[in-house]
Amino acid sequence: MIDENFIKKIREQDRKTVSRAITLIESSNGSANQLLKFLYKFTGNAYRIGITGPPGAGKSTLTNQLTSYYRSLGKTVGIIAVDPTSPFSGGALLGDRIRMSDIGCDTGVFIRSMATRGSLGGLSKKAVEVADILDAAKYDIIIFETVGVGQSELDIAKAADTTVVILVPESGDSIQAMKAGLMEIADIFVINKCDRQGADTTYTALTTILHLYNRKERVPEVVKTIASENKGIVELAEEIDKHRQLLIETNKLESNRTKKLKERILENLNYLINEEISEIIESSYVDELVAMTLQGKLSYVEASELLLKNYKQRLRGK
Ligand SMILES: Nc1nc2c(ncn2[C@@H]2O[C@H](COP(=O)(O)OP(=O)(O)OP(=O)(O)O)[C@@H](O)[C@H]2O)c(=O)[nH]1
Ligand SMILES: [Mg+2]
Repeated sequence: MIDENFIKKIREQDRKTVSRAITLIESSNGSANQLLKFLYKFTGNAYRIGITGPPGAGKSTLTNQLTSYYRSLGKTVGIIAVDPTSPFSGGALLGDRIRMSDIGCDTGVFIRSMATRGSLGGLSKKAVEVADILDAAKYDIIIFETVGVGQSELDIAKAADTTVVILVPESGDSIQAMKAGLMEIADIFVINKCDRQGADTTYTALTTILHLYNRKERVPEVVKTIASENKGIVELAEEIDKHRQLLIETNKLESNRTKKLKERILENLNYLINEEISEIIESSYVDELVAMTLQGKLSYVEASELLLKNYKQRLRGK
């Protein structure tokens, strides 16, 4: 099924084919690898933006508005909404779909929701692979929307060129206690829902903390928005662009991407080794070792060392 025509259709941004390619990516690491062998050379052109923050902060509303703005500039946008807490996948996150309905019918926008189910091999790995498909399909901008609660979202946010962390005025009190992780990954902060009380206090608290504790060369900018009223969106887009320019001027765009590429190569090597090991090792021998471990004759460490030894012997015989 992955033939020249399939690749050609992805490159032509054929929606059905792009959608099928993403389903393939989600279904197995094997087919993802097969597909990316063909498509990887076409990636690297899209600019990747991560948008993360607590539940209900306005990530989808902001993504929606930002997308409309990019569309007005003639840019095409791919959106990957990742919800690690949801069991649904394949564009089934109803809330996101409804909220994004005004951009949902636009052919220059591709929206895909991903969830834990059907994403073998780690959600962040899969989200990056889906981004590669959209990149190869010539979407100019790719936005990852993730709920900022756990490690996998941090990983996804880290996969972006520019990461935007959204807070709301209610976050004011908790800014002091803000997770170090969020602080580290943010290139730009947004205080959304600035129509609510406490926006200025939150802004001051955040900028103070950023100046005190920032350990990067650049203190992240803080942008105030009211996403539901389309306010502050152009300013946010400008800050994203300024960050992009800075990355280019300082060669960081290249070096950040190179670092991520190295991680990916090693991660895939791990996958390939695991595949091979599971092929070459006799499962009856594994069962035997499990039984011996249960009987207290071996520790699990020794059991795995014996498996490695067995693997090496079989490799020599190959
Ligand atoms: N008052 C106010 N409400 C807003 C603003 N932006 C978004 N909202 C509302 O906040 C609610 C949550 O917005 P979403 O965009 O769904 O937030 P989210 O962060 O994507 O939510 P999850 O994906 O569920 O974590 C919705 O009812 C929005 O209409 C804003 O600037 N001000
Ligand atoms: Mg959302």
